[in-house]
Amino acid sequence: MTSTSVHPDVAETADAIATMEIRGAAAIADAAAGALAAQARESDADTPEALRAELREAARVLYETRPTAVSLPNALRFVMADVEGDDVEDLRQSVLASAESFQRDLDQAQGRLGEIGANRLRDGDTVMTHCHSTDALSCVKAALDQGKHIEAIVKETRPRKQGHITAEQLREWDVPVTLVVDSAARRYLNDVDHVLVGADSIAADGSVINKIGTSGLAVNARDRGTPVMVAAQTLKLHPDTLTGHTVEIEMRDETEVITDEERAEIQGDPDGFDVVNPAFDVTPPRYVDAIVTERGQFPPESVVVLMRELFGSETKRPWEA
Ligand code: RI2
Repeated sequence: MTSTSVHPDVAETADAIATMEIRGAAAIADAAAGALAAQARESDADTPEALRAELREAARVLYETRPTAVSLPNALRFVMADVEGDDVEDLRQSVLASAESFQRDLDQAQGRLGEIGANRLRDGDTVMTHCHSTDALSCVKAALDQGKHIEAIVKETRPRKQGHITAEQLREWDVPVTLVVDSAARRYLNDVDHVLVGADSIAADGSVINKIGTSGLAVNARDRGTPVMVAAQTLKLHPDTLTGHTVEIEMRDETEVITDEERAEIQGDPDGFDVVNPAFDVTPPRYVDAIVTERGQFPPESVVVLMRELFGSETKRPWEA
């Protein structure tokens, strides 16, 4: 079966994830679960084996879109973990129920995580954010719901300026926002009470893989004595790192950094330069004060215990035959 045989909803979702129309680790997981459900719902497979093959192919197409956020393979694992059915209809219903339950849990986990994270935020605190993380923002929202006054210094987050999404969301909640370019962050670290970021993946040693620029921010924050708080649902725990694998850092197109006109000028220059565009970086655990999940707050070095509890020693790869 080729990728063209997956349902158009799956192909569309995969394309939207790859182009970052759908972005953010939690949103990607939600969309992937929805796409598997669409494949099951719309399939005209006539045997359970045929439907399973279609689901595997759909999972593979989704899996191959972006490599860093583990929420994507974890979503595929969770949705396909216990699906069963002796006939096509039973299997279809099983997938639909599994996807629905996964999406519901995702939403609830973020709500619980927000309430836990909000306990770290005091009335009158200012947070500095990087990129746009719904897990991080759920902590701010819960603090606001508790009646606390919170302000924010929002890093623009080059190259895609996703900090603007954060700024807009915070303004909708009436949070006073100051937007700064990334290189101005250190100057304002003395004015903030917390650096608050999300995560795309968390490794077994407690390293945090998040939007490029997070590690520099965390090092500067440590230098200034500003605590770094990472808001990440357990879906962001990367089980493969339990067995020594490293997390692949996505390299994106240079067109996010320079325009076609700029590239054309460079190409005319025999001493022209290369452009690299890594989307993420790795913040070592020593620069992180707390990882806040829906299961509680953890020092980064102890997430390995949670990871073992949740994933065990063996991880399945349902996108493989
Ligand atoms: P939530 C984003 O990656 C950012 O790095 C953000 O911190 C992280 O996902 C988590 O987002 P990208 O998809 O799951 O924008 O907290 O490259 O929404």
